[in-house]
Amino acid sequence: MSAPIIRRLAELRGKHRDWTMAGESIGVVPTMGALHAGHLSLVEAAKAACDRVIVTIFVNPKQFNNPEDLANYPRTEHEDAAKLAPYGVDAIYVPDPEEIYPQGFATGVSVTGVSDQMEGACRPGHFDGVATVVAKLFLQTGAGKAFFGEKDYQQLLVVRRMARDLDIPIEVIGCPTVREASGLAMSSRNLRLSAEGLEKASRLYPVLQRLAAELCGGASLDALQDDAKADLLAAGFEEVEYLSLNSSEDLRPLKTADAPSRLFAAAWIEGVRLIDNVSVG
Ligand code: PAJ
Repeated sequence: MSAPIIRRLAELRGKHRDWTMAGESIGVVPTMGALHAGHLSLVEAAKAACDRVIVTIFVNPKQFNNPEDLANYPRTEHEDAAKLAPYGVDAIYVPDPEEIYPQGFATGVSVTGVSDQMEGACRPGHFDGVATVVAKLFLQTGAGKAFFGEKDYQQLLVVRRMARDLDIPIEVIGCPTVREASGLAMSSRNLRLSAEGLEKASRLYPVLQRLAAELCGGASLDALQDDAKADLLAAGFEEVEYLSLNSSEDLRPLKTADAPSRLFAAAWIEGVRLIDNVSVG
C-alpha cells in the first residue's frame, strides 16, 4: 500500500507524537526525489533499523548554485510514491515550500572545515543550502536516525558535523554507493545522459579504482593524476573538475594515502556534472 503523502508540518508532527507515544523509533531518508535504487537502498537500511520510516522529497532551491540546474531537476512525485510502495514506508513528507522557507525566512546554517574543499569550493553556497534544509528536516521529522549515501560522502560528513554541533539528537548513518552494472554510480543526473554518454561515464569508476589501488601501494596523487585525467578525457569526459585524495574522517587533503582516505572526483560529460568517490585501501 502506498504511504500517505504529507505536505503540512502540523500533520507530520501529529504522526511523530503518535509514534513516540507508542515507543516507536523513527528514521528519516532525506531526498530530492527522482528516486532510483541508490535512494531505495537507504530506505531499506532505514526500514531494517527503525520502527517507522519517513522519506522526505524536497527539491531545495537554496542548495543549487546554478538556476538552470534547479530548473532542469527532475520532479517525479507520482513515480516516486509508486517506487516507495513496496517498501512499506510510513510517510512521504513532501513539504509545501512555505513549510521549509516561510515568508521572511532569514536563517542559515553554515558548516566550516569539512565543507571547504571539493564540492564546497566548486559550488559556492551549496553546503549552506544543504545544511540549512537538512537541519530543518531533522527538527521537523524528529527522527532518531538519518540515512545518507556515501555517493555524496562530503555531504554525509557536513550533515554529521552540523547535527553534532547543533545538538540535534540524531544519528547520521552512511550507506554504501549503489552502482549500475557498468559501475556508474546511480544518480538522478544520469537521466540527462544519452546512451553513449552513459557508456562513456561508466569509465569514471574503473579509473578511480585503479588510481585508488596505486595510491594504496604508496604512490602520490601528484605523480598519478595527470595520467588519470588524460584517461578520463580520452574516455569522453569534457572536463575533470577535480581529483582529490582526502582523509575519510575530516576530509583534509592528502598527498599520499598515509591515513584512512578516499579518492574523490567531479567531471563533466555531455554538459552534466558527475561526482563519485571510492575508499582507498
Ligand atoms: P538526493 O541527491 O536526492 O540524494 C538523497 C540521498 O540519496 C543522499 O543521501 C545521497 O547521498 C543518496 N544517494 C544518491 N545516489 C546514491 C547512490 N548511487 N547510492 C547510495 N546513495 C545514494 O542529496 C540530496 O538529495 C540532497 O542534498 C538532500 C540531502 C536531500 C538535501 O536537500
